[in-house]
Amino acid sequence: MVMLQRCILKKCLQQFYLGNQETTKSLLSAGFTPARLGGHRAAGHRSKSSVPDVRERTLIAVKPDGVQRRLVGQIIQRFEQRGFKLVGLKMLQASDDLLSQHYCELRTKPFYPRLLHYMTSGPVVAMVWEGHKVVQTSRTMVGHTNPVEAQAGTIRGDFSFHVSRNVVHASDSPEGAQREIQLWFQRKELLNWDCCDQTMTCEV
Ligand code: IDP
Ligand code: MG
Repeated sequence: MVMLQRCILKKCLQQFYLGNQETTKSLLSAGFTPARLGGHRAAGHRSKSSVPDVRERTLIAVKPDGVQRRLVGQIIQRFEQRGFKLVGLKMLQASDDLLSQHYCELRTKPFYPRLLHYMTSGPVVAMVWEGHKVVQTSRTMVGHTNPVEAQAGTIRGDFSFHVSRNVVHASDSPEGAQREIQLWFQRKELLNWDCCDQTMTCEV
């Protein structure tokens, strides 16, 4: 009885194996690649991530008051410790032309002339950070536009008290981020690099 059971089991396994081989052969001949059949890892390629927006990028800028108050290091540290990857960084004196494009949606606001004056009053440190949902997460980290409304623990909630001196800029949507990054950075100024803790922070 036991012998008979073993025999049936062996036959079933053979059928299963051969069947799979046949199915694989016919899928390959139909144009499926081994990578698509077996997944990226099975084909010998390391998958960077199963999450498509892990390479999302955003523009963060320390405004002139943040630079004057020596807050650059603390602001960078918050993005580093959150696990985001710095892919671009520069200090610059922003021009009226750059800022009028950057803040084009605010042109008609009564505070616009004062905003330009503030943003050109000293150097700005512009950065591009990369990571999963970095746009949304960094908006949360930066806090409400008006520091009076900003929660303690956010950058604006911890370092500022007035909307006209709110220390930091963060893009408000992935589309806005793309537009702003192109405005502030040339392609060659952004680096694609692998961080050594990639599997912990990037390949989620
Ligand atoms: P955001 O920086 O949180 O995205 P926006 O509405 O895009 O806020 O405004 C851009 C910047 O314009 C603000 O960060 C702030 O510096 C300035 N701003 C916005 N509203 C006022 C205001 O009512 N008075 C003075 N400045 C303002
Ligand atoms: Mg904005």
